[in-house]
Amino acid sequence: MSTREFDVLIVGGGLGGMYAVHRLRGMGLKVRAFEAGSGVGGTWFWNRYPGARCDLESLEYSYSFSDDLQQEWRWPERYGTQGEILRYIDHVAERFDLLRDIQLNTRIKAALFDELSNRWTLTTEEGEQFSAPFCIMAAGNLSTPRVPEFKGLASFKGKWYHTGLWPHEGVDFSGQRVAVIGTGSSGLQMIPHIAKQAQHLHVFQRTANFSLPAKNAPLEPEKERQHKAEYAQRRRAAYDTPFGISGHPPPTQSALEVTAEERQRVYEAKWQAGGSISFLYAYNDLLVNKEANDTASEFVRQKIRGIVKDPEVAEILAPKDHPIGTKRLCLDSNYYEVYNQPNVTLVNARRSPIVEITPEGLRTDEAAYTFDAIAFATGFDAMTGALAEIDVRTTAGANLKEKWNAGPRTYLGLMVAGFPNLFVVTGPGSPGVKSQMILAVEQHTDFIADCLTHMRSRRLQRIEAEPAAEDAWVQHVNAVADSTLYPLANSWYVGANIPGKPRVFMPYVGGVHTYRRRCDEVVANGYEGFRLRA
Ligand code: N01
Repeated sequence: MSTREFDVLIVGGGLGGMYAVHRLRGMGLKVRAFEAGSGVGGTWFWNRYPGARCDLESLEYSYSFSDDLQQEWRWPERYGTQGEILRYIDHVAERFDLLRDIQLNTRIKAALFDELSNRWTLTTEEGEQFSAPFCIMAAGNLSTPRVPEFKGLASFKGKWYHTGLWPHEGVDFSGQRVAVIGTGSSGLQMIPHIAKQAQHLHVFQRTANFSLPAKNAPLEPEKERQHKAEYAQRRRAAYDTPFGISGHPPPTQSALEVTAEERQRVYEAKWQAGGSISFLYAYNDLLVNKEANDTASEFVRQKIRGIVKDPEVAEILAPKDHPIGTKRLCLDSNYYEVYNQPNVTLVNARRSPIVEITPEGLRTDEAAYTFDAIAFATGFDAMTGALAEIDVRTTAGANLKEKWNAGPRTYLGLMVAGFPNLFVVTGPGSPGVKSQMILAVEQHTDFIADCLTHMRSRRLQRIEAEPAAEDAWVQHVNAVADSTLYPLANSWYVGANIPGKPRVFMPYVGGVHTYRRRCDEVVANGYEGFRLRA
């Protein structure tokens, strides 16, 4: 098969890949993106489980690159459902004619950099080959669904599903005996919906998670009008905040500076208003001081005890093994309330772990259960899973899987030393997953686009991260994480959900504002830490 030649190849047709196509094509570059799905949208294409919804507000969680787009698009609710977000994504693809440069139904299996020609060659699962001087990995951070390797899964006579690979036609659980395994964001969103249909639902919870009420509602026309009137300022302001979200003034007080009554009043107001960022912004030390965090964690535990009528069930649901906010803080609609329904049973899979899946259902070390269907909400091989599925090498002998064997290493989450002309969008070491993701993909892609413009104007062909710059960045990412409470949780941020995955804190938690300033300094200092060559 002949190799087709481009200026830039992009892996992924989600929000990152789509923006990269638009931005780079606007520079006159010949690009091709590859998407494994039969449609664009990444996360929002695959995660079609009941109740799937974004936990950031729609007016924030959207592209900013086109003012006409952000002014014209109407979000019906405070938080977008999976269906609404996918409709928006399909609209963007059509409006900017992106599909002509996105090859769907195409999974990239290998990426090889030729040191002599300075070109990447990508090989698809079907053996097609494409080559370009530059390659951008926009393959997603939560795009490799993972079902634990339970003994006996193949013997199960019922149907099983994973939230990240949900059937497009939907699933009707009416009258069925259903198990949900996993209680992260996906499980918490899905459980109240399945509980409405199922004859009986058993939820297997290994680790309790903190969740706050989303308080979703139709978007108020006045709020929309005002937000849109200030869109440009708000988007700019978002870059100066830790999570990349406007409208939440940074807190100035410690939780320990105020009285218990005052804290209660503040937490209660945040609880009633809904939203996770706002809650974590109640005080300035909730993510860095355990004593301060305890006050917020205990507030939510008391809420759970107040909602769930059976005190034993409430205690299993009340998280005690990690500070609030150190795992992704969930938002839900009527999650804790569901355990007051007679057709829902919580199983403590920490005390009695799942031993095997049986033809009839599953067995823990205490009991056997019969199910018609099992829904796995067991998460993803986060942040490194998508790249681990591609055989990324150079003719100089570098191999990404080997290099990341003890944990991912990047410079700014954007490049990996030893892999010239290969960019990563929101990779490990960037604040991507700890921020408003669409802002993050725009910022990363703009950095890459500006870098390519810089190189073109100087007739430079090759860019790579300097090993010393990468070492320093990895150290910085770890030092920042160690100055917070984040490492206290067994989260996917440290790969804890994947048996055998090295425990390395992967996201940069210094905040979008700090990261963006660092990127700007790097550019101002002539792409400091990168080696650029003709
Ligand atoms: O996955 P998770 P997720 N036996 O990894 C359990 C984003 N997201 O799909 O904690 C029993 O959080 C596991 O238990 P434990 C968001 O960033 C956003 O829910 O490892 N249980 C855990 O309870 C989120 O953080 C949105 O002890 C097992 C669960 O499975 C990320 O995606 C919505 C098990 C996995 O939770 C991932 O969320 C959805 C086993 N062998 C997702 N193995 C919104 O925007 C795993 N588990 C709202």
